[in-house]
Amino acid sequence: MTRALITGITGQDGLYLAELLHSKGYEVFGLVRGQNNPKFDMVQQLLPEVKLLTGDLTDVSSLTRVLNIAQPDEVYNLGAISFVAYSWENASLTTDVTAKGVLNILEATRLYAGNDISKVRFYQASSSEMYGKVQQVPQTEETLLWPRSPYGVAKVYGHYMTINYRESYGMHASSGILFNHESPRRGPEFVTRKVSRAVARIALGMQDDITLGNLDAKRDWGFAGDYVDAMWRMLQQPEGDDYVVATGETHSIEELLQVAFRVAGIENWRDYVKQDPRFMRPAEVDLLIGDPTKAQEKLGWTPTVGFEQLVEMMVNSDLAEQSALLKK
Ligand code: NAP
Ligand code: F7E
Repeated sequence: MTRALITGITGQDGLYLAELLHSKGYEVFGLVRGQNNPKFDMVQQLLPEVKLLTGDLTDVSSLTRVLNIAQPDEVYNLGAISFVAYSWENASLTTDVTAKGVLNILEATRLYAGNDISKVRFYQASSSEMYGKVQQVPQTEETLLWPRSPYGVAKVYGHYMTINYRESYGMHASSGILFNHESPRRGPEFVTRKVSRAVARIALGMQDDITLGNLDAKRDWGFAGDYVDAMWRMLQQPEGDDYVVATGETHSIEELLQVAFRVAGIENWRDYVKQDPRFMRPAEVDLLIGDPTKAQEKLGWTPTVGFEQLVEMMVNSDLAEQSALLKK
């Protein structure tokens, strides 16, 4: 039985990945941080077969302990402070977790492997935020990185440290440069879920409007369930490498609003949308569009869910969730 350790198992991607690996017959271990983390019970209920271990990416000794218990063949490092807006207000903490946390788990993994570095394979959750002020359209594995947020800078550190462990120690370490991916499990602080939830509540008469920041930014949005499959495929390759995972399509926040409101049967969406500088960022990533050719050719990976289908899935899920709340 292949054994995997997932950091960030309580997050959107961690849950999808744990389900995928379990369906493939893996024994799955998950790192959960914090004392009495409320998401511990949520994961246990959803995935009772997953073994949860407490630890924190900022605490190397906890990572060493967890690796020794889990004895993984594959380590997926998904844990991070991942909300870009929050990273300006908590830049040092973001650096400790999202940047230095990668070094901590890489080093703990190297020491766990001991004299046989081939014993374990490593996945790092890199991000399209690393492209920031984009230097090329669409973005590929070779595009110059120009991050625009403390989060983006932290991810660049983790990205190059992963490459460094591959080159210095021969570790099978892969970095997935994943573009935005969403789902009904997306945290409500991110724009797609903020919109899908608000649209559902507006349609059900539970809320009057939604207040957002920049409506012009463009993102390459895919479905999280597809993207965790790409992570797994990377670790099945003979060598570690870096891959862009994206749909190759980009859409603005305005288009997101138009489609989401339409799913809920509302055409005059502008009447329900307000803007507030509070949701604007000190520096914006204006346009993200990824070129997933390498992932398609080498991993045989293609996205299965398009933009409109994704938005429809999220709005319908929030309509069901909010209707259930109304009935309580
Ligand atoms: P998410 O839902 O925000 O999940 C982040 C996870 O990291 C949570 O489980 C969180 O645990 C955990 N975490 C935070 N601080 C930690 C610490 N100090 N030690 C250990 N774990 C910690 O993020 P996601 O959307 O699933 O994304 C997964 C990874 O991919 C992240 O690294 C993210 O930066 C990266 N990424 C995401 C996207 C995307 O579009 N979703 C795109 C590119 C890259 P608790 O919440 O339980 O505290
Ligand atoms: O913002 C704009 C905002 O917070 C998307 C993370 O998973 O993907 C995610 O980062 C866009 C930005 O995601 C609001 O200015 C407008 O241009 O949903 P988001 P993100 O910043 O792209 C990358 C790839 C990651 O790696 C990250 O971990 O939407 N926007 N108005 C807004 N965004 C939010 N959150 N809230 C608004 O009110």
